[in-house]
Amino acid sequence: MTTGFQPQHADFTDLATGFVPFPADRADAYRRAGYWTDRPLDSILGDAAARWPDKPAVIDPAVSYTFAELAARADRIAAALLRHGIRPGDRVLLQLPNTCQFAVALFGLLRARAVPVMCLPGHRSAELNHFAAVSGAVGLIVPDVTAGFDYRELAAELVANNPALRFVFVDGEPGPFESFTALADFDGPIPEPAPVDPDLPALLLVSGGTTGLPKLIPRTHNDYRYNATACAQACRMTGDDVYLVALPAGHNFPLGCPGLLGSMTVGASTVFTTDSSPEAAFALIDKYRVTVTGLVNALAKVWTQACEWEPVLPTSLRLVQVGGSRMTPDEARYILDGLTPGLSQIFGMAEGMLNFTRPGDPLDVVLNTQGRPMSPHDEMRVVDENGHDVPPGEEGELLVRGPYTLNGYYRAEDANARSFTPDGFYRTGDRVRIFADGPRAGYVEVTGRIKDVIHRGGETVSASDLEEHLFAHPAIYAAAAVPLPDEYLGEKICAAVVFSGPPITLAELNEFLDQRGVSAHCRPDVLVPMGTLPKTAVGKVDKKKVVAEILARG
Ligand code: OOB
Repeated sequence: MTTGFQPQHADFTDLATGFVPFPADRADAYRRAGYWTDRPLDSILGDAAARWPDKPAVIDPAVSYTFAELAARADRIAAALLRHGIRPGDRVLLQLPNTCQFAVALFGLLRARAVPVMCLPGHRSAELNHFAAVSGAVGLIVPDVTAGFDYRELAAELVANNPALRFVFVDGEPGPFESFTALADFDGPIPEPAPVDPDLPALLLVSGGTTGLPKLIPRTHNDYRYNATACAQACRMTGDDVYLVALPAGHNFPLGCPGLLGSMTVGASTVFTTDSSPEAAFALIDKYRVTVTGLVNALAKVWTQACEWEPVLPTSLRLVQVGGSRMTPDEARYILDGLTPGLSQIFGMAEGMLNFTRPGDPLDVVLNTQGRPMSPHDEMRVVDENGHDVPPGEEGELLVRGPYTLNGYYRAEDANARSFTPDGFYRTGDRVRIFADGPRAGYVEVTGRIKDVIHRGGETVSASDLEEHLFAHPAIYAAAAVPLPDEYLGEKICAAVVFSGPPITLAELNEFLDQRGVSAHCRPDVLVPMGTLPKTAVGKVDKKKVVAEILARG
């Protein structure tokens, strides 16, 4: 129900400060193509609630809501947030684990016209302080205690450091703060949401890089609504699908590729799990007949291995998207054989651009490429170190622009000067080749990160090339090639390795690499056995931490 109670005047000037919009000519083209519809991002939920009011929208082990219930809850949260004094355009840090309350909070914020900053549960004070300072956030939504970590202590520290941060809502026991759960009990009048400018950010994602602090990525109503809708279509999602959020829900991959938002565009249900172990995930997949999920490589491998002994297998899965870091053809084959016949490789980034292999693509493409662009309006260039386009089919750095790729990080002028070309292409830092002919024509292979190299003596050694050879050894389950400081060489090559069985020695490894034709200066100088490789908040191998751990061992 809506009444005469109006929110405060919606002034988006502050939100727009430090935001780089799409240039008008490209924006016009995306509208003409029908990609951009000028509707707010939360209309995805409004539309679903109108079309499928009684279908389950979100499910977790504790609770589930239909689309109509979720929409009603979001409206009450929005009204309560506005009553507390949050204003349209205000940024609010959202750091909830994978439960239905994540969706309630996300849509509550969007309905209030606040702009969620999508933090991951693994982020700690360094990241959160940075997000708060850069975004100028006025609020924070956190759980009480999850996985043994008390987020209320983190909240207290953030409030002390960031004067703008005035509102903290806690899902669970609030301690000294406000209860998030109580917001949904709001029984006052529900205001009509303020109009939005669909070319302004609907939310801010955080960048996935492992160098330095993550940057904030503005995703507009127009671009992100298109992202979710188009991705669901390309993945052939229908209302019969059930999507499992196994990665942190605030990450672009499970949020909008197609994830929660894409699922909603077709009336599919979304299941949340905070426990992505095979035991827990397989049980949920079986119970709710989950058909689609997205995984990072390391998790996909763990799930595949577990298929050898788990009593309940994930047989209902029709599409498992795997992405986030480089996957060798052997790894792809392993996952395809052991976990799912419906593997899709996805090469994406929070900054926008998505490439993926499609259901029905030939096996060769699924095993050997990271897919092709989602949109006919995605523009890709591959350039050499001088910024010149390389000949078709050759390797270089990928530059991208298109209807759902950012034009600048939020409030980051210096980074933007480095990360974008004058004509608006985003420099991905990814080394790729785009196949020029044959059955793989138009598909992308990611060959590494341009900066992921080891400077050994006068030589530049590609870490990912070496890793591909390391993976080929049957005794090696996971590996990272990283630089270690060296008095004579500058950097020496370290292979940090998780063995799948009995360990091998450096000499045995190097003999194997020699047989594979790896030249002497590209072979490891040191072999360090690891129990596991440290991961980022979304579960990718974190090379900075690998080096730190090894150096700390002395
Ligand atoms: C996804 O997003 P982010 O923002 O966490 O990380 C993006 C970066 C890319 O620039 C690339 O370096 C790497 O992660 N990456 C891949 C890859 N997918 C991502 N590298 C090699 N092969 C792949 N398949 O990671 C992300 C966002 C949406 C969907 C899927 C992944």
